[in-house]
Amino acid sequence: MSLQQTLILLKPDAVQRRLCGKILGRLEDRGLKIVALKMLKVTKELAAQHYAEHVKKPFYPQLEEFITSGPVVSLIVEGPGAVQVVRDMMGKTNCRESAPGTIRGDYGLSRQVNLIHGSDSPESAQKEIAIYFRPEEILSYDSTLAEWVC
Ligand code: RTP
Ligand code: MG
Repeated sequence: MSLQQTLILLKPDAVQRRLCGKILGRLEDRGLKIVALKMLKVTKELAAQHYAEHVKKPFYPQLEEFITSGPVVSLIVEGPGAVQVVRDMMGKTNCRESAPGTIRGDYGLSRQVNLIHGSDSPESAQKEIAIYFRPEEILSYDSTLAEWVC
C-alpha cells in the first residue's frame, strides 16, 4: 500500500468539547504521522470550497452554520493507505450509526455534529490539502527520535 496524505478537520464540536487531544491521540496511536497542523476559523467561502459537492443540498445551510460556528483544527496525516484508514477510524457520517471503537461511534450522537472530517478519496485529499495548506506548511521529516522515546 502506497504512502498517502489525507486532510482531517477536528470540527467545532471537537474543539468546544475539548476532545482534540483524545482524537489526535487515536490518530497517533494508530501510527499516522502528523505532517501539518493548525487552528483556524472556517469562513463561509472556505466552507463552500471544501464542501462544494454539498452546496446545493438541502442540509447545506445547517452544515455551513455548524462548520463556521467556531475554530477547527486542520491537519494532514501521512501513512500507508491513510485515506481509508482515517475514514474507517471516523465511523459513519451519522454518529448514531457508527460502531463503538470509531471516533464518531465513541464520542457522538448526531448526524451532522460529528466531530471529524476526513478526505473521502486520494483525489479529494489532494484537493482539500491544497485548500487548507500552503506547500511550505507541510513538513517532511524522519522519525529518528522514535528509538530514543522507546
Ligand atoms: P465529512 O465530509 O465531514 O468528512 O463527512 P462525511 O464524508 O461522513 O459526510 P458527507 O456526506 O460528506 O457530509 C458532509 C457533512 O455534512 C453534514 N451532513 N448533514 N442529512 C444531513 O443532515 C447531513 N448529511 C451530511 C455532516 O456534518 C457531514 O459530516
Ligand atoms: Mg465527506
